[in-house]
Amino acid sequence: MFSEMNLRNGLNQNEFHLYYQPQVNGLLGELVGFEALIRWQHPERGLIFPGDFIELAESTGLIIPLGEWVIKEAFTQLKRWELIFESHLTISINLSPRHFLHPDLPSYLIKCAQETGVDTEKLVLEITENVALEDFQAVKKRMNELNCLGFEISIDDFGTGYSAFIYLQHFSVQQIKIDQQFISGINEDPKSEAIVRTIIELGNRLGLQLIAEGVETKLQSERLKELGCLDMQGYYFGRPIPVDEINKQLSSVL
Ligand code: G
Ligand code: G
Ligand code: MN
Ligand code: NA
Repeated sequence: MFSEMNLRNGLNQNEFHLYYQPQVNGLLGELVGFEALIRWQHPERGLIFPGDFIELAESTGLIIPLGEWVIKEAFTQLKRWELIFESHLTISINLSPRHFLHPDLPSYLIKCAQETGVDTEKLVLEITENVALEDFQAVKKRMNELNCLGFEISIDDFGTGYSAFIYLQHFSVQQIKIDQQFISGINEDPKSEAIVRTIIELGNRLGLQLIAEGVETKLQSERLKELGCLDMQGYYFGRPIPVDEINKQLSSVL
């Protein structure tokens, strides 16, 4: 669908944008932060979703400059929100396994933090369980390195990939995101409910932050609260939208 050159041009022409989806604390109804989700505003083909270009970016290595653009943009946005709203919001970004293990990642992150003057604690790094397919020692070392620099690590799509538990046993992570596939059936399907309940208990016992993804209804959010998962993200609270629209909403709530 797209070629390496298309992607390279898109990067050079600044055609990528971050959309932001709110993350809220369901108990207080309070905004805690956003997940940044990349979009490609193609001049001829319109709005392109990551499903149509992330794989190509990974296979060509362009995921590194693209991921660096995401990091820089997220830090810049955190700085803007700090200046405008004096906010304590966080931004979570998605990192591909390849970028997560790239030698330049820690120094690039630190460079952006220093240039913007934003605390490293404000940027949450989401990776999937599939990172565990890579070199175990390298992953462990990288997680410790990033933690030492103040970054929090979040396991995205928790429960759907490889080696869910080995992560938690050996690696230093701070947050798990309960995958939306388990959330969607939480009120009707006893198996989904049992899985979510168990993930929450596991997270609590290990002292991890929990966040539920793909929360689409009030009923789901209420069930999650009863089960003890207070942080949530999903269409019920808001879709991923461009930063201008986020700013309009922030002006009215902050
Ligand atoms: O909302 P959405 O369709 O954007 O996200 C689809 C998938 O693309 C998700 O699995 C998400 O993790 C991934 N994704 C979104 N933004 C980024 C990004 O900036 N970098 C990487 N590597 N993946 C992303
Ligand atoms: O990074 P991750 O794989 O978690 O990507 C989240 C994906 O889920 C993105 O494509 C995002 O647009 C999508 N998403 C976010 N909230 C909801 C929701 O409430 N329902 C559904 N179906 N998808 C959602
Ligand atoms: Mn994610
Ligand atoms: Na996810």
